[in-house]
Amino acid sequence: MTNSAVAQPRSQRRGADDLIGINAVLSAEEREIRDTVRSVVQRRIKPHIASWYEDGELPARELAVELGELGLLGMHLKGYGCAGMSAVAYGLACLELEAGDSGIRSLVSVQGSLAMYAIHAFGSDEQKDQWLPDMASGHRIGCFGLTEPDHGSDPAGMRTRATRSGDDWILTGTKMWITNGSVADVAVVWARTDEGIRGFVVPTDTPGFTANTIKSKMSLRASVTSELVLDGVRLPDSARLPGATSLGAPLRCLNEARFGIVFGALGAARDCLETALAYACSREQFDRPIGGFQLTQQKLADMTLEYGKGFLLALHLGRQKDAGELAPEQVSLGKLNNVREAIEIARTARTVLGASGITGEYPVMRHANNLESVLTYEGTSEMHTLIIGQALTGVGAFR
Ligand code: TGC
Ligand code: FAD
Repeated sequence: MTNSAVAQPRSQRRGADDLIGINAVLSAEEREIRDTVRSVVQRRIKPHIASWYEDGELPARELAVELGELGLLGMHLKGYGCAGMSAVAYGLACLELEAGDSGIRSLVSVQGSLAMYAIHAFGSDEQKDQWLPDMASGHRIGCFGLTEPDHGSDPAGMRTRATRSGDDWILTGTKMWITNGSVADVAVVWARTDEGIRGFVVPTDTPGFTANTIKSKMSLRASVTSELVLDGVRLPDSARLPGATSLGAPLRCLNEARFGIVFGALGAARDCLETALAYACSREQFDRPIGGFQLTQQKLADMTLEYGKGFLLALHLGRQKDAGELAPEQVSLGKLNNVREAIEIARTARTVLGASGITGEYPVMRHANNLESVLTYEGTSEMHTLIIGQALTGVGAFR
């Protein structure tokens, strides 16, 4: 033991955050933001999430306003009623939200990092004034339509078309798996034009626009997922995002949302780990707590290690982002690792709970199921592996 190490009495239990020393690597302000979001999730989400999930429903409008009041929508953006917080603060908020449920973090990610970010980064002053303050307050909900039924990992192949008609544009096509789609007031829609890929800000009450809710999901049940149909949607040129001039624009938005997931997935993991730890300390078999068996302790130790390593990676990437030095392929490192490990933690935690682990009484199976979507959306694990491979070798292996 080093001189500076503090010995713990054997009977004293320490949580994973404490053991890793997470408080020591966060500023007082970062800890305050984390604690505030954690207590909101504890009070507002945790008591209801199991039934929202089971019923496949989310009071998205109500929650959006409440999250807006807390300054969590577009919280890393500046101006237009946004909180202008750091990337690390945003990441910590995502982590706490996802400890509630991935669907809650998704609501916030899509609103702030995809729809609002797209308008903030590529929109005209008029578009920003028109949409961002109401989106920051949660009074208007946004969605982001990139994926199509036949083009998920390869958005460059998108078929949705925007064609000029006098001074207007006509949009035709279908977007698939769109979070917040059926509750959105505005959809940021990406479409192919004769000049390349462009983005459009589409009020969802525009004639020809329909959103159909996707049912029977076994994952992300406390999240609205929709198909968007654009059937000859006529828009003025002022609805086009003037700063978005290629596929690079939507991909830049993805960097923002993927970054939130790097932290967010660890929230789901932490909730699973804490649940497993509490269960292991109270559940008895063979006349002793199962937490006293070496095999259970190995699971708890391994989960803590991966959670801790993931947190330190997320924090490092967050600090780099705040310094303006984060490259997209580094975001891929974080998303690939942290979602992969979060799923592993959720599955291991499930085994610690035995049969109880499969019920909705505990959050573990819900998190595990949600993380299957998180592994796929915002770039599948295979896509992030290939992005890292390309960065390492200089050779793209996508096509
Ligand atoms: P490629 O030729 O490599 O690139 C086209 C242009 O884009 C630039 N670029 C990026 N720019 C910023 N950030 C990035 N991450 C970028 N990646 C590429 C690139 O430099 C190029 O620029 P330019 O100026 O030369 O035109 O494009 P590619 O067609 O080969 O595709 C590359 C690939 C496969 C990595 C990309 O298509 C990809 O990431 N695919 C995955 C699709 C995806 O992630 N979809 C997510 C949809 S949104 C969602 O899932 C929301 S989930 C809800 C929630 O978040 O809660
Ligand atoms: P595909 O691209 O068809 O991939 C199927 C499998 O093939 C995957 O394992 C993939 O990795 C693999 N594969 C594909 N190409 C290669 C290759 N070159 N090499 C190796 N393997 C490959 N999209 C939005 O635009 N907006 C949203 O708000 C949104 N929300 C979502 C919410 C949920 C709950 C879900 C599940 C998805 C959401 N998506 C959204 C869509 C999501 O981004 C896509 O599902 C994802 O990009 C993958 O596309 P796909 O499902 O069509 O799979």
